[in-house]
Amino acid sequence: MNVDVDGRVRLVMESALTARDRVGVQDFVLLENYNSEAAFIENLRRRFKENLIYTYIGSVLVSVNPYKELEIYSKQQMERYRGVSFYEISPHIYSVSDNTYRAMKTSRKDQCILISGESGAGKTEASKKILLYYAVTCPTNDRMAALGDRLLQSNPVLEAFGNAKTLRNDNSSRFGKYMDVQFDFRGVPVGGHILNYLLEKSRVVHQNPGERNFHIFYQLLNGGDEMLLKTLYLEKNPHNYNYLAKGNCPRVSSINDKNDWKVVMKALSVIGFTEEEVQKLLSIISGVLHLGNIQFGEGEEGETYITTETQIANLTELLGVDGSALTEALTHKKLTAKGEEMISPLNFEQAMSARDALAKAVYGRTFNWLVEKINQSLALKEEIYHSSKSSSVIGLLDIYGFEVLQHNSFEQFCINYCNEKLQQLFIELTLRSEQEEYETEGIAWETVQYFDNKIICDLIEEKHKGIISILDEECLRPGETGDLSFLEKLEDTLGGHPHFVTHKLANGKTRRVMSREEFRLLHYAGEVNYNVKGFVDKNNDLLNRNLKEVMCQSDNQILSHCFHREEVMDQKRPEMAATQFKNSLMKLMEILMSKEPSYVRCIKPNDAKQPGRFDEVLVRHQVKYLGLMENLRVRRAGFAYRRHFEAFLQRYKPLCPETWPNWHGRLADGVSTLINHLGYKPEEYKLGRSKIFIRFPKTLFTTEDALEAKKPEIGKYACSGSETL
Ligand code: AOV
Ligand code: MG
Repeated sequence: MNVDVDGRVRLVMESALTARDRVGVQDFVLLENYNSEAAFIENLRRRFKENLIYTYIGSVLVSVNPYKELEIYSKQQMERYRGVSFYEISPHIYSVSDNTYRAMKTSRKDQCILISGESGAGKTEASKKILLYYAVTCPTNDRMAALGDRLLQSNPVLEAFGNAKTLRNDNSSRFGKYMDVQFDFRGVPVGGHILNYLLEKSRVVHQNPGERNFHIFYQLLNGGDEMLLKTLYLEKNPHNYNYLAKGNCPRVSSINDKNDWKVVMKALSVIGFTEEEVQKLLSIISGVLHLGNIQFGEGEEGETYITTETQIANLTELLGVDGSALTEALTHKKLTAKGEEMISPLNFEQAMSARDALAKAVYGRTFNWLVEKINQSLALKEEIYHSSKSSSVIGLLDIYGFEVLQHNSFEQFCINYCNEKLQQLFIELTLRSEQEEYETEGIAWETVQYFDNKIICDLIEEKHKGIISILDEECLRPGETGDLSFLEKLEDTLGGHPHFVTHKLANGKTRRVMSREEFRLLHYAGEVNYNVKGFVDKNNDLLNRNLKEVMCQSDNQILSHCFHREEVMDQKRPEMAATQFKNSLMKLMEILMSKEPSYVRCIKPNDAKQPGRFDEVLVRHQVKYLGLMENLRVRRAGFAYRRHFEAFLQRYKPLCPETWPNWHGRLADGVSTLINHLGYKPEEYKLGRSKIFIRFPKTLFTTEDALEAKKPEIGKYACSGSETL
């Protein structure tokens, strides 16, 4: 082998190239053929096989769920990423965390990290890693030392009560979560605040086969000691409880309920829940299980009565309510007509749904109470707030991912609508920021075609003629056939919309493949058929007034806090569920728009939740609907690479005698001198006001390889960090 200088250079270049072949490029903008979806997926696949689950599109982080523990999240790894720019180190969720943190500190602007992807793609794990990174690496002081713990411990608690095993994900988030971490001007975390969105309450009373209720129920039965279970009148076997038996799946191999129970109990105490509060909380949880076991009988006259007296006795104690009032309220309805109160008996079915409505209301409101309590514990203390006026926040958004099940109902409709909104925000913000960058740099903008999902958002949320408005209308002025008349109204108003389909064809014929109870939405992420059954009830989300009255009088402080007297007195109808959700999403969008966003786009590599399996069809679908190719095209818009003059010069200055070891003139002149020396041709680059834009990856690779070859000569004086392309 030729070992002269040239030969050595050639060898080095070859090895760098081979590495690139094996592990792909760490930033998609460096793909030679950036228009090719096949090349994109091949790059993801190669990296995935090498356990390199992270890849950038510019500053957007794409993450593929490895479904196994990787040794890349240690404290040492965190240290590696501290204070290091994106391009100086391999892609990582820590890099996004760190860059966001530094951007907040230097610009004093609020930041947010938006994590998206379908159910099971790794959003929640990503958000936890970000939080852990801040808890471990941010400076702290004595007063604030415990805050990091409380921030971290809020996760197991909220997951116990708000996550569940679904077919898509063993730990699926069944609520949306937006968390602000507040920092003072030194970058010390000083407070936190959580906003929660629409919990999937229907899960409390019903689960699909193979799915479970919320984790906490199983944790309590598996982890609670005998004494505790006895005081709650519980038995260990989940099969004894109707609300846990529907999915026929009490155990999940990836979940250790007994252990998780300990973790949750510890977390509750770290956050500051008193023993009494925990005890009241558990009484409620067990109360919900007992509610589920209430059975009704039907009398000869069609009247309904309760056959399970012991349940009522248990509930009297657990929920702290009057037993006979509860019995009455579960079997009768109080109406006010012409100013007079009337009591009318419920039939069997009505009684069952009153019972379920109570269980859902109790659980849902208790969940809100939990979030409230956690927020109190994380709240920025007054005195700190006043002493650190210049504090900024980093917001973390982790919602439930896009979901297509065999049977999709109101819950999937809301979840998918939420994802639709988030996708819109992504499109608007990434495109806008790219355009702005080109403008500020004085470089002509080249238009990129992309799919804008605004049309679907409008279809769902538009006033008067959107699906939510039509649903509200149906709830306020119900037709004869309830859910089906809602479907008819949808057809009347939306028939012919390019993203809305029902069994009716334009020519009056019937589309056979669709049921008469369904409508189909063509979401950005794919087609979903929604069965309208239950839409009206779920949107109404009504709880009979006499049940509310019983709960208001509870001597369980959590319940009396959750059910207010005023609510019973108030005759005004509260907003309906979907509208409430829509309004809370609008507010969320405003919050996010006011911050500087960073993005993590999560991809699920297979449906079997298995490590090492990369299902190309599944991945391609996600790449498509997440708009990653468009994102890449926009990002490149003609240029593969851009860097601030200073960073570019700092890195490549050893390659030119005039810029090495230091350049003393203007940065732009230094860059010009350097690239002239390297022989860049005019069509290969453009100089903006503060950045150099390089058109082809090859130009950069050649420069990078030359730097690699130069390293032995310049030794440790070479620029810091290695740009692993
Ligand atoms: P999701 O939040 O995106 O789904 P999760 O974050 O809960 O998905 O991830 C699902 C599962 O994948 C986790 O429980 C882990 O087992 C595994 N996983 C995800 N990311 C990683 C990682 N970086 N390293 C190792 N394992 C991982 V949903 O909440 O269902 O939309 O609604
Ligand atoms: Mg999740």
